[in-house]
Amino acid sequence: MAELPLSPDVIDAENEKRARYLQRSYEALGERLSWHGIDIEAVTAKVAAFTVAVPSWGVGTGGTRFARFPGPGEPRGIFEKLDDCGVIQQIGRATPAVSLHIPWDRADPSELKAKAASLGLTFDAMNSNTFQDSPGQALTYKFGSLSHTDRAVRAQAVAHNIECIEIGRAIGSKALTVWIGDGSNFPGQANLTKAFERYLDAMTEVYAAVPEDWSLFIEHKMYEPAFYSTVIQDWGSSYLAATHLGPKAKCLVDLGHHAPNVNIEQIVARLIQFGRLGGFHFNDSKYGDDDLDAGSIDPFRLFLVFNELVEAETARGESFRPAHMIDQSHNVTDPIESLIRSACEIRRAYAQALLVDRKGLAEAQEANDAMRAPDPLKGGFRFAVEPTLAKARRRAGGAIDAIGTYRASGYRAKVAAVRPAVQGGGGGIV
Ligand SMILES: [Mn+2]
Repeated sequence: MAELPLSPDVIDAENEKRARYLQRSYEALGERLSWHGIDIEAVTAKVAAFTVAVPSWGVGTGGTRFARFPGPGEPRGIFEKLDDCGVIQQIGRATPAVSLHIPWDRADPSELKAKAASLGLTFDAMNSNTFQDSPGQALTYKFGSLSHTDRAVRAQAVAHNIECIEIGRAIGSKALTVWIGDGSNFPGQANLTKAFERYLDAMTEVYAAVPEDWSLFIEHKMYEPAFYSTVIQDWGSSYLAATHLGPKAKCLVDLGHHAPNVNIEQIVARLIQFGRLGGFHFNDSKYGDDDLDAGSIDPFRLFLVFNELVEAETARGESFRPAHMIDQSHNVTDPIESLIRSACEIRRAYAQALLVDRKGLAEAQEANDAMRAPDPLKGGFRFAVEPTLAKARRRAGGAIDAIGTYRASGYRAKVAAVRPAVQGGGGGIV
């Protein structure tokens, strides 16, 4: 562990300044929770065990379709991206795994593994990319990939997904996430039924290459880059594809991939009920696929999603283990800070959901008491759980004040001095 990017002395010194305040506030919250028959140590232990993977592409500045404004010290390749992911984990202690994106992160698997291990990191789901053309690629994905009208293009996309699985096997990943941009911009441009048939045929070939102990995550998205129709546009299409393919296939819910005001927590409940919830891409949005920091716009919605997850966790126990990943695009913040903060907010929603009075909620629901039923639910949301989050971080060697400690470390200035500015780079909204 000698290669950790931040000196533990910096974290210790910053923690020392806040240790007394944390202890007092932790004891106060513990007393308050005890009035409700809740053991704060049990909550803190669950929070500490909750992890979420960070996306390799999230540590670079993303940008929009209009422009990208690079920040100082951006990582120039996957190994520097892993360094930044190591910082996020060292401070926040909630993100021990990184989700790679091929071809952006293509590198020698043994070097990837060694680098990650030196930082105390592992690899989460692999992400294929057939929504853009790569240098040297034989056929273009301009008019689609896995659902393309041309069999040769579909075969190229299938081969790419199989390569992602092979890289994933070599680095210890256990899942492949497939999101395609395939669709059409104009009514009549594509045969809606045939496009889905071709997608299912191609995905059947990908599915056959998925190892038995892996999951195949199907990610839906309502629109963009196609603006009229998208082949896997909603959770219904995703669910149909997953059931068509087999038990290794599951639906991945990216919180930004729905129409505004859609009841995402109900979609989550449906997918749990029928055993097809694969996992999440956490982020937040106001209008569309904004890819803003998790919990930054609508923390109550994030909480409601976690309410469903805790409900399922309570009923199903250890067998219920959806994948947690962050998928964000950072345009105006230091991406490391956004990812540290987002992981904190995701844990906060989880902790608040743990504090819902489930017995009281169930009783009010059975009694059709529409006025009282929201009380036990919102009661969880109203708890100020920061002391449990900070305690979990500190006990694992992380920072009480995550953002403050990161800034005090001077990491950004240090890497800015040795990493020349890059143009382009692997960012974007996916
Ligand atoms: Mn996503």
